[in-house]
Amino acid sequence: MARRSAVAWAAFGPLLWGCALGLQGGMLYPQESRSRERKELDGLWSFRADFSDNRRRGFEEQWYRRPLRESGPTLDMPVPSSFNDISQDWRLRHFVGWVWYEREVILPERWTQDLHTRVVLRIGSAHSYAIVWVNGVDTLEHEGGYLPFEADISNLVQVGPLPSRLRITIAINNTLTPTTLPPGTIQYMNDTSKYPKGYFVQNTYFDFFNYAGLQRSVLLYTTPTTYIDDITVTTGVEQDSGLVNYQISVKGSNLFELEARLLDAENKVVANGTGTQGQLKVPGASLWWPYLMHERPAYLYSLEIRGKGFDWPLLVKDFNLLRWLGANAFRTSHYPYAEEVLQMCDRHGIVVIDECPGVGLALPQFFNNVSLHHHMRVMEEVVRRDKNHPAVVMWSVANEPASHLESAGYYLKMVIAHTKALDPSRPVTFVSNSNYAADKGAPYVDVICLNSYYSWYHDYGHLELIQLQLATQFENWYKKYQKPIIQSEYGAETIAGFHQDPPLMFTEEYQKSLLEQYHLGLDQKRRKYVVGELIWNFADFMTEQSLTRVLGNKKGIFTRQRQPKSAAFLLRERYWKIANETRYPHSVAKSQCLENSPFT
Ligand code: BDP
Repeated sequence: MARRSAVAWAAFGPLLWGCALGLQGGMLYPQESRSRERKELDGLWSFRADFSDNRRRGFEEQWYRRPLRESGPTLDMPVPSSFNDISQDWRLRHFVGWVWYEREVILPERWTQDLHTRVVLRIGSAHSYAIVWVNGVDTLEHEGGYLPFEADISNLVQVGPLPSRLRITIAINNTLTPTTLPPGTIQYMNDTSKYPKGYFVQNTYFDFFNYAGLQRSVLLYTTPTTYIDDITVTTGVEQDSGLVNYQISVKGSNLFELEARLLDAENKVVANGTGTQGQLKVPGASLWWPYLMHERPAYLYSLEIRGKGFDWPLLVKDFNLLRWLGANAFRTSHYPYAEEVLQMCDRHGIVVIDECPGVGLALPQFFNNVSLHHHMRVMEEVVRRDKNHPAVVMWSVANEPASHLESAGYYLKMVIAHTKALDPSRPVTFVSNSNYAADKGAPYVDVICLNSYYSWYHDYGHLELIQLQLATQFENWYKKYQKPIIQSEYGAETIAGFHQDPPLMFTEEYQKSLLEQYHLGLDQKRRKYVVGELIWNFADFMTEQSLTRVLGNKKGIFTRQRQPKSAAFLLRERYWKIANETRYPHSVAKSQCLENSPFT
């Protein structure tokens, strides 16, 4: 919607439907204001992995009861970060089970003495199951990484004279089972001639390393005891006016007066209203529109970026690279990214396909009722957190599920219907790599997203086949469903610095040539029903070890250190060309081209 209203959201925090279905309460992004303070707990925490055979020593000895250092040695662990890559101990890198984090905090006196203040502990994400104790009291549990959860801890901190020291203990279990999202299996190796007793491995069915821990910020914030718990915004346009419909949920008291003010980028009030719901009208609104995209056609061209963990330098670097490329979109493959990433997208006009952690749904046993229920709950949490970001244009409920299975068809139908009920305003999709004739989930999506790796995972080296196979793919799907299609993945493994001409697999020349062939095929359909192309991948990334991965997945057009491979320059030229064409479809007059385009 309007850029102006996007700014007003900053004043409200992220906004949210009443979520009548399922979840109670909101999950507003904590913002400082006249009545709210926030205290970040980023920095060094005490840490211990529970290496005991059953991984349960921490519970048996009640490590949460006393400072962690009193029950054994601890490590320094930065938060936010994944614990896997921090130490030199290979056992920690591959650890599966419970790890323990602890941090002591001193609270300001006004937080502990003023009974009109609510103190909330918020955890940005903990992968994958977390239990939280405050001063040894069991306070909060949450299932699922990648999404925030919080608890009102006022009654634990406002207990008599100055209990200003707070001990927060968080136990996190990264084990993936058939009912977690993503799912996984634990396999015990019982052949004692090959494996020690009790030996097990964690199997996963996705292509990224299962990094875990407190990967996003943990913070404390305050609100008054009568407070805004939730805000829901839907937007519209009437001639040149922007319409902002709001619904506000207040908790703590029925006695309040509420005034809503919509601020523009300069913090000027552009509209106001009273009461818990209403419509704000902004005459002459400048509408939120993706950076580098013309209204018709709205074409997404981009790649996948990173967002499991969170750190500002990498985030800003990645956005600089997106801008350098002229990209206008990405999918949050394969889990919801940190909230700060979406805020950057709102500000920079980058369109987001917001994907939940429904990845690796590869086995029939993963399509069961418990998983379905949890998957729906995860979608509630995703929609609750992200629905008011203008950048989010679509929900993706899964990546490459085994959608040829009957059970997957029912499962996807239910998750998609639930997501649509949670947010009727946005299209819903899942990303398929099934055959068009076999896919049982496609009937329920609004947009068809397809991953294909022609001349990579088959027909090795035969780049000349790509255009034919791509055309067949598009025509088959379009004939069957008559729905818009996005090529949501395509690409080739490429080791930076490997060169060969004529191109051979794994070289920079091969990646470039493969992309060129895809682009010729995409251009055939681009002005018809293909509405987006998202190359796999933005940057190289870490995976589990396997024979097909050399220190991770190397399909990035940037290395993991964010340096360009040759294909980055090819994409840059293409994206800016499309940007200029789609912004100025009827004219190529130089003066009208994007001012900052390097290719005008
Ligand atoms: C697709 C997956 C993605 C992988 C990619 C690949 O969606 O997560 O990394 O293939 O193989 O199937 O590179």
